[in-house]
Amino acid sequence: MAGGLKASSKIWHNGELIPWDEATVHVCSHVMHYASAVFEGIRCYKTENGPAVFRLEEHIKRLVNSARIYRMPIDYDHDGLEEACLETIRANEMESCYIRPLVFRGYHSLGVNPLPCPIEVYIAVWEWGKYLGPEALEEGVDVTVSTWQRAAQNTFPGLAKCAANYMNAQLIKMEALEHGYSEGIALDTRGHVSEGSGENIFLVYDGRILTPSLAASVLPGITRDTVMKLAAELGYTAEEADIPREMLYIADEVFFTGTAAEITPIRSIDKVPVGIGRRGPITEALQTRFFDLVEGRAEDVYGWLTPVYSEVPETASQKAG
Ligand code: PPE
Repeated sequence: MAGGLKASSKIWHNGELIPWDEATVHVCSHVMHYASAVFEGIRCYKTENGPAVFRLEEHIKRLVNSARIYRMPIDYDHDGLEEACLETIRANEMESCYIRPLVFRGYHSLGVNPLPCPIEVYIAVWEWGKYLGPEALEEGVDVTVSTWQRAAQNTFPGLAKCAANYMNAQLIKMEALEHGYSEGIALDTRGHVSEGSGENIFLVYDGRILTPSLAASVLPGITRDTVMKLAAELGYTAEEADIPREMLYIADEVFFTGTAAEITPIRSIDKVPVGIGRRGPITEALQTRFFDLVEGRAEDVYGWLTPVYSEVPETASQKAG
């Protein structure tokens, strides 16, 4: 299928690398019926010094936290999971890729009680281009406010990156696509701005950079945290706030953040142009700093990049010379 998943060669499963085509599960596994899975999405970028994973530590920490919230004991510790991600990238000889660790309840018995089912850990890597289309990063995307809300507090835990949360995300995404938009922005059950189906959101209003707080049913995004730190570095204050829906229509700039979406400008919301109707200057400044860091052009002052190889691989010209 055009645009379908591009297979890599190996997938990590409970400590072993297995062929991509053999990474299958039984239809009566617990996860298939009750969405009993937590996962991560991480990017590995091509840099001059070889491939490097962006904020691996924070992603693994969130994975471990997601599993903890759902009482899923993982057989591997934090360092073991980090190393497993790196091993999977090396086994597939990827220069850059998306990394998808997945922890789920496997095959044993069915019925809501998940506790008897074994915990399976998989890590897949594949090439993933620009999430909201190749032009999105420069041109911006056209989005709509969803009629679907994010899950209320104390229903589906927002801080856990759990498969079940993405049934809600799929409703938001499908509705937006059906109506001709690239993405939907969901409100929380109080009517405040929450996030996109797979992205956090930021607004620039009167020179301030605002993002919904963790109480607004948002995933604690690692790109969100990155942008807050980079905004401070560029001399802005990025603050968490309760954001009323209508602020979306009067903001000077609005953009999405996420591992897959990176920093994607929003150029219209419900057909109302955002600011000047294209990427704004603060969004652009944040993007430039972000890509300089993740692609290794700027010094890694925050220690956010984990090299995939401990030694810098020789370039073709060094080898030849
Ligand atoms: N909110 C949601 C609901 C979400 O899924 C993501 C990531 C974010 C915010 C941003 O979080 P972070 O990646 O840590 O900055 N969405 C992942 C999955 C997307 C998908 O289609 O699958 C991602 O970007 O990897």
